[in-house]
Amino acid sequence: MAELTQDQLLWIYDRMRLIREFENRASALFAAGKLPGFVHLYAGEEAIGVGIMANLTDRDFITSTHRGHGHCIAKGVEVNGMMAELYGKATGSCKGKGGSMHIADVDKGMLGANGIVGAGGPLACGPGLMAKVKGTDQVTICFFGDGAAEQGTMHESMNLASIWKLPVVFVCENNGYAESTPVHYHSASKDIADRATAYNMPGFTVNGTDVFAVYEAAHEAVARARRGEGPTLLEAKGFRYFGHFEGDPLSYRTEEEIAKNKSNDPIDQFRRRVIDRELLSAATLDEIDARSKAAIDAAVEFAEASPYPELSELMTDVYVSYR
Ligand SMILES: Cc1ncc(C[n+]2csc(CCOP(=O)(O)OP(=O)(O)O)c2C)c(N)n1
Ligand SMILES: [Mg+2]
Repeated sequence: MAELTQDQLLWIYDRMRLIREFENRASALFAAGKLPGFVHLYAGEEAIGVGIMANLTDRDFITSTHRGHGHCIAKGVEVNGMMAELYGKATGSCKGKGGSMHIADVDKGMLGANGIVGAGGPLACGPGLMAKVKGTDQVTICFFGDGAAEQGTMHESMNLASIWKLPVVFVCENNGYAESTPVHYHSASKDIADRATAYNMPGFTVNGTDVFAVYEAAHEAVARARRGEGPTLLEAKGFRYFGHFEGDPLSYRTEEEIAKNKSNDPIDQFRRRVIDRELLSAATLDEIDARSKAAIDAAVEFAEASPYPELSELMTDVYVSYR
């Protein structure tokens, strides 16, 4: 914590708040019937994406998941374009053609959210290999869920990254469930990070609700990758506040479980710690709260005022089209 500058602390809080505000609003908009398609929300997991991204620059890369809004915001993708993308509007980050699950912004190093569980692993090895071949110090973060950890693609990617010493940090966001299946039911490992031994790379499990713990673990993993020493497997244990997708009746979780996890809220924890240590004032943090809310109000206004794509756009930006 002592290592973080005041600017970094402000950035961390700003990003976590903006993600929470975006997700709460997306939930309400979905319930109001305004958003087409599937929406998977990241609220509750903010400390993971933000704690990791606090170690990166715009030149570094990330691959994401179906639950990617938080990764996008932490990597600096603009919320106006993201909200318009959720609405399917022409001004969206991907011209309204990707929707919630496929937001990408290559200029920011955000190589794409992805609806195929476990697909981020092979995709992350690509920029990892590029950085190695070109001799740059760029790092790629591969976010994946506890459910994705059971996919063959993730095992193959971690093995490949290890034998080729690729500068990739594999970040398993263990939120306790793959859809409605609890992790103890689908995983043979006590901790998913234990598997790092088999890939001959370092592995750590951290509290994913504590942004400082995530930051510190990622700091070492990113530094190791930049030094050319190869990949690390980082597992961050957290909790998602909403259902697997919006509309999920959540019949598999008890009220007690939800309440217990919400008592470890990552944003509240951050506030308590920086206020107690007199690093930031409550007034400063409240100002950021207000600014985040205003930014999301503006993003919704922007999205609603934007047009849908023209029919002539139907076959552009696709790899294959039939004429
Ligand atoms: C290859 C593949 N198999 C199954 C699915 C259906 N599916 C979507 S999300 C999901 C669960 C993913 O769980 P996890 O990786 O833990 O991510 P979380 O939703 O918890 O963030 C599944 C099985 C899919 N999208 N892709
Ligand atoms: Mg999960």
